[in-house]
Amino acid sequence: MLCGITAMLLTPLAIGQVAQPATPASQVLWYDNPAQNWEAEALPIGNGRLGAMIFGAADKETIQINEDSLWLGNEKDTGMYQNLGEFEVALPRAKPVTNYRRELDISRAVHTVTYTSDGVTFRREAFASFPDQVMVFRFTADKPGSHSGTLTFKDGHDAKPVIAPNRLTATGILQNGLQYESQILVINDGGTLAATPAGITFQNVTSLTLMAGAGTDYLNQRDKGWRTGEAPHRKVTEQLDRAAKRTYAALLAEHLKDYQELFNRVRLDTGKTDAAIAALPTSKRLDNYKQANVKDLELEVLLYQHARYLMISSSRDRLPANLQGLWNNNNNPPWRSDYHTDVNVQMNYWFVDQANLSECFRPLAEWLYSVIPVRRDDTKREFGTKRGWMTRSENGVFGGASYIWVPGDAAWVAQNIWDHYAFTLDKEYLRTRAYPIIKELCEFWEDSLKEGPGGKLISPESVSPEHGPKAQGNSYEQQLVYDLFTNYIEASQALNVDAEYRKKIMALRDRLLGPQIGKWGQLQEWMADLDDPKEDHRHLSHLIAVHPGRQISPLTTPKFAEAAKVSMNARGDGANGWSRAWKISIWARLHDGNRSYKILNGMVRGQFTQNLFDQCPPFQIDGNFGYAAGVCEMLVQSHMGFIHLLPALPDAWPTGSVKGLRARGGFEVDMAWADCKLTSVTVRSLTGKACQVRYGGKTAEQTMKPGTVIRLRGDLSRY
Ligand code: FUC
Repeated sequence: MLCGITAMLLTPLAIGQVAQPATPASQVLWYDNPAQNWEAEALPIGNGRLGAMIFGAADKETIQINEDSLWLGNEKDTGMYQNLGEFEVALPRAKPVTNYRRELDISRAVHTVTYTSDGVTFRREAFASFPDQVMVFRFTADKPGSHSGTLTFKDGHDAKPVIAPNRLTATGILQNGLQYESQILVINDGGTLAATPAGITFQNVTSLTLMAGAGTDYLNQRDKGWRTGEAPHRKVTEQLDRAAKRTYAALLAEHLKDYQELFNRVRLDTGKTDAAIAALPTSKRLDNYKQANVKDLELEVLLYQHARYLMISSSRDRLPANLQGLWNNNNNPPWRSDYHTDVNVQMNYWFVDQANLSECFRPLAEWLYSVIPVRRDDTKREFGTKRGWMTRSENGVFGGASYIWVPGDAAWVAQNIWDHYAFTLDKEYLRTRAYPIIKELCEFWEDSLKEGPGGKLISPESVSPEHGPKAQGNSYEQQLVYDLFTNYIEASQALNVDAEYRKKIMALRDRLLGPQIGKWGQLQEWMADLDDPKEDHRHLSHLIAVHPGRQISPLTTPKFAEAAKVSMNARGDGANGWSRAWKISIWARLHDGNRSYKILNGMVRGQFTQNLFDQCPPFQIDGNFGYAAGVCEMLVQSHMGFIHLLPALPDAWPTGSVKGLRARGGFEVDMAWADCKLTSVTVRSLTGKACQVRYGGKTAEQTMKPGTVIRLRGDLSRY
């Protein structure tokens, strides 16, 4: 046995020592076999910066790992997100395995594998700790000395690991000079550890704890050359050594406290699943739902909460969730596993504030803020612009970008940036991040808009994302600029600054070419009436005014809302991952809950692999997050200046309750409904803004102080 840190960790945890209540079927993914396939079957854990995909075979645990800043590229080259590596714990055994179970409990963010072999019950637990910045993998058994085998590590860029008896270290440098390091610390209770040229062998160990840490020298600051200036070795070593001084139970407890503080804020119940179905492995539940269209309301809720799990696990205080969150095993991943700004990264963040995860939003704002200086220079070089900046469809972490230049993209991300303020009313954030970003883009549009027919202001020639001809005055830009200007006006009012410029922007907004209704009653995608009623293209760029924008609503602009329905009917209820998810939200904004549900149902039937990753295909996390946005929009909307309860409740969810959804203006909403009717609602004010609640055509108004709680009945009368 080793001493030092090993000796400090010698309090073995008996199996099942951490008492846990049974997790409901809407909060657990489980399987009766190991994963074979990364994309469709392995299960993710993550702490917002570090991530792992776990396979769980009894005789060979395979764990692929990521660090979210391991990126190729630079200011000229978008680059792509890279695989950090993979480790294997070989546990050869002669006897067959029974009672196998692999599960991801999203109420605890703990992955577990249990099985029996030769009369011994084995248990593995894994979690990624945000407070400790390490991932922990623990192997235990109910008979002492039951673990013998080998740990090996394969670095994603073929760095040769340095192997000590209790630590494996792989250090490398990517082509762009980015330094990285991963370390796996091995702690044994009982038995022995030994270093071999291939890895670390362990013999007769009672419990084995692996701690994985990693880092790079990436820094999100252009003026520091995008580097911390220090090799990651010291920090990674410190993080692991600090964690190794704590007991496993203490690390787990700290992780649970941190994770559950976020996760437990929202509870959703749309009805019970039949107990026999709820007891099935997740893969079988999905098959059931798909093939026989068996009702499984708790599976729908599981997918919603799973999106919250994925967000907490991939977006905390570092980079935002990319196209695959932060899970990627490929050095040439689909679409670079990057930040696409023609819908994808925006969709990732639509639900975050609504689903009470505001802390997970900041990485998006910080990433954008960091790349703007590069985008500004690039845009100037390309178009000779004096003010402002553009992204391109594909964006990396050093400001480099590629693929199509679409002027509206930046205004679209700026909408997320504004919305985070609208939910939180965080003035410091508004002053230091949102306002400068939004104002600079207003200046860009002030310089770019042109006079079109009838003196209306129109955007310069561009494409409606990935669809149709190049044209001026595309609805995509017209709607996004309207939105940008509206947000600017409110932002400058909130900060009480730039009154003159605000007036100017108000005047420009009034002159913008607005939405137009075309010859078949549709909302036009282009300034000219070009829409083809047979076109079912995945992009829905001319519907942004409905969602996520606020220019068109059945309550304020019913004619345009009708035209939006015509366009949505033409596009159909199918489509690929993110597009289908978006349709749930658009129909919810059009107050057609049954239509939203029909699409949601189709999505659950057709789009998720058994690990509940949404397949575009390939796997893209925007579909997972967009699904959650859709569910939020069906339950509570707040984009029109009031809290609209159950604006799109489907018949499929006649009775239910939700706790902890957020509404713009700093409100938290709990409510219950029965027989498709609201029965009670509680609104808590976090900021003291006056609140207006709407349900079924009725409204109730109330002045609030920070902390005020109001309780209303279903008819909006006070309790
Ligand atoms: C956009 C979409 C594609 C894909 C890619 C990542 O370009 O049009 O469908 O989702 O992003």
